[in-house]
Amino acid sequence: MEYSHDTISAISTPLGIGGISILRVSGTDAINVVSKIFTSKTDLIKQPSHKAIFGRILDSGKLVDEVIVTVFNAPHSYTGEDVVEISCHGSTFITNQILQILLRNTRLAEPGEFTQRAFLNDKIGLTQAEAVGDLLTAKTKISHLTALQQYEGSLRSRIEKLLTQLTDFRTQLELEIDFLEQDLDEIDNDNLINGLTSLNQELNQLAKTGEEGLIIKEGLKVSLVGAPNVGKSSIFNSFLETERAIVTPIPGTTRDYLEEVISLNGYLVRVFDTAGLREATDQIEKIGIKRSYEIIKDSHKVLFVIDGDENKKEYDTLSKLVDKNKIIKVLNKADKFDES
Ligand SMILES: Nc1nc2c(ncn2[C@@H]2O[C@H](COP(=O)(O)OP(=O)(O)OP(=O)(O)O)[C@@H](O)[C@H]2O)c(=O)[nH]1
Ligand SMILES: [Mg+2]
Repeated sequence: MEYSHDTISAISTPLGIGGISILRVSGTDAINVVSKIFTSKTDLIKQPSHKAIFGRILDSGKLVDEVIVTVFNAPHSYTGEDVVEISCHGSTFITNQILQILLRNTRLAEPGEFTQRAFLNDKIGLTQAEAVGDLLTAKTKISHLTALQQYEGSLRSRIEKLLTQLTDFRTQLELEIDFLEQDLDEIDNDNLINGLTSLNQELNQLAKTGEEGLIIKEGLKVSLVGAPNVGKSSIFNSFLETERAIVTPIPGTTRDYLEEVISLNGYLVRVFDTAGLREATDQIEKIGIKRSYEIIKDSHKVLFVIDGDENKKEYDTLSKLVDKNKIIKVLNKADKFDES
């Protein structure tokens, strides 16, 4: 992947009328470029990292907007480069005007280019970068957006069909009630009951597929669960291809859960690393374990990690909380078995 080192800028929030819009500038020249069009109490070049500062964007001395600017010094930024974020008033006109001023000295970022730089600077792993890319551009083979559109399209036609059937049954019934005394053909009760029964079944089926749509839209929630020290955080890190979670030989390392998004064949997967399950005495660990159970209950799939011992007690607790079909047993530290 080619990495051009020039300074790039773009509008980072959706265009439209809102409270604020954010423009992002990234690259070695970012602070310098913005400092030339921005006036405030302190010189932007001397502004400490990660601190917001109020000021004005000027174009040839004329006020464009009052803004809040935040500088993120490399490498502690999203892209790993110097980044400046400008929060301006959320009008399309103002936001575009500021972008045009920035583009005199920077290049317009390609879609996903900030994320590409984050990946190339080891700020995020490839699977994570792909997930962000999917969300932004929906370019992967089985794009989750395409899947979503297909899902919503077929859903609409199914609902329309059911609605027509339901209206038809209602009309038949109302006709029967309204013209009871008149000599109309009697409705076929068996036919009506059969029709309504199958309609009911189809509605129940439809309610179940609602879950599917939600998974495509918000991602499949997968949690890494198990006793302390079995290697949950190590697996989490290998999914993300970065050292996101702290890994140590000390049981009880992960206290609070961690959540990250990855892309698998274009589908969004939300992975959770959780605190190891045990009878904890430590106050903080206890809260962490309570949160682990909340994550477990909310997961679509639970990866129950074991490291050779049966971990029967944890499995029993787990299978009481979630449907057994949701649990996938993962045997970790396989290298240890090779030795023995
Ligand atoms: N030999 C071997 N060691 C591993 C493997 N996976 C993880 N470990 C080691 O096992 C120890 C615990 O790993 P972690 O990933 O922190 O385990 P955890 O399940 O997240 O632990 P807690 O956060 O305490 O619940 C670390 O020293 C890892 O290096 C593996 O496949 N083989
Ligand atoms: Mg851990």
